[in-house]
Amino acid sequence: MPQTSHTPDSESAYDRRRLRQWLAGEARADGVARRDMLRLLAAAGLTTAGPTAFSAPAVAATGTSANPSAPFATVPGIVKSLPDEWFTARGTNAETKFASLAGTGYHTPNDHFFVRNHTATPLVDAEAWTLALWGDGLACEEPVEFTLDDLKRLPATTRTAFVECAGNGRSFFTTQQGQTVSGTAWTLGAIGTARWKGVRLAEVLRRAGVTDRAVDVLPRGLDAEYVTADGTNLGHVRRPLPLSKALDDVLLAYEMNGAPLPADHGHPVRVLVPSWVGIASIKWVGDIEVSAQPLYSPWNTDFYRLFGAAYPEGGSAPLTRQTLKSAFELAWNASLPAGTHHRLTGRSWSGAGGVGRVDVSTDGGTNWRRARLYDAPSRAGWVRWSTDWRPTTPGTYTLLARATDTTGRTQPETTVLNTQGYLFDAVVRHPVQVS
Ligand SMILES: Nc1nc2c(c(=O)[nH]1)N[C@H]1C(S)=C(S)[C@@H](COP(=O)(O)O)O[C@H]1N2
Ligand SMILES: [Mo]
Repeated sequence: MPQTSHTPDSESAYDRRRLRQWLAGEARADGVARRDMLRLLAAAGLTTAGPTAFSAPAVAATGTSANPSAPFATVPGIVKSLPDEWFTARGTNAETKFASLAGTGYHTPNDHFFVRNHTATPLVDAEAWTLALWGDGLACEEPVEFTLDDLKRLPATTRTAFVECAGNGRSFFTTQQGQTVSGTAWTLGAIGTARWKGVRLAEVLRRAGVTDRAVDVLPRGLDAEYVTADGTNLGHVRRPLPLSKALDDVLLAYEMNGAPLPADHGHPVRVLVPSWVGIASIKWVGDIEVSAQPLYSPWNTDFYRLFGAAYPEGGSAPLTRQTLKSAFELAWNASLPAGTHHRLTGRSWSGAGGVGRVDVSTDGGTNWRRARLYDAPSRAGWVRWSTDWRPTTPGTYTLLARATDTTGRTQPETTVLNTQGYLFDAVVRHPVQVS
């Protein structure tokens, strides 16, 4: 698989360049408070002005569990049905239960796929839908429009890739590390892997007349404007993407696992940014600004950077690739009979290089053995694995799975705290009851 030339380091260098341009009046930051821009500049060491210290509004992570006796979870704003065996409701979002993926195959079926909505799934009429590309990074001043049929007439590309929320695993900062973070208290099910079919964004940009002045593209969703808990309207969900990534492996996807994109996943068209944080993959895309100036939105300034004692005052560079994780396809506290043979199955993934090795412990981390892998490492996908276990003595056991990716990184024992609980990568301790 060809490696992208875009690395987190290049995003960090690019971010500093973007900031310098903002300082010089050459970058736009609509919807971002000046104070927040000053904070970013200070963090990057680009100004000596003393911005006010930033503290994220950290609230204890709480999860709303679905009523275990209810057959369906209810989430306002999600269209598809959410059977309780497959999903946990979390605010406006639905988390996939990993146990329900056992035996489903490599690709996450559309009806099992997690949903992360800032507001609610809009019902977009595919017939009337158009995608407008506009901005001073294009050759022509008028917006260039594409209908769905226009996009389908262009050369199609299919890619297998996961979409994973940057906050996947967030609840373990609290339950495993005793820390307080803000945001949806996901366990490990804010990920799904699908076969996405669509047209390369590079192809659409080329046809729209992208020029060598262009530096950022800003896809924007047609869902309702997002208003934060404190009443601030941040506008439509949107996040700038450096042109280098936009031209690399990004798709405008109209099919998911062979079906038209379902309503909750961006119908009729979503952006699909392989191996990057889920927020980059804008659903229900309505327009894409192509800018000759660097762009900011709340989703690459206040959110989706790492904040906290271990990070610069203004946070890290904007998040790009996902990190390393592993999950068992087992319920939390699953009960397993003693004295019988069990095949423990699970999945591991990494946005950096694909997973080439998984080690499993069934005794809380004292002894480890290599799991058997069923898939080749893939940077944008996951690998399935299994290990056999025959517990003899009844009791509570802690299962652990630890992945190593092809760049040589292994899941650590703890994740360094960031206040918004992004990119949890530590080995998760999974309790089971043997009786
Ligand atoms: N327009 C729009 N795009 C969006 C979002 C959203 O709320 N609105 N959520 C983002 C986030 S945070 C994630 S993790 C993924 C989730 O994709 P899914 O709901 O298809 O699983 O979509 C991203 N794209
Ligand atoms: Mo997300």
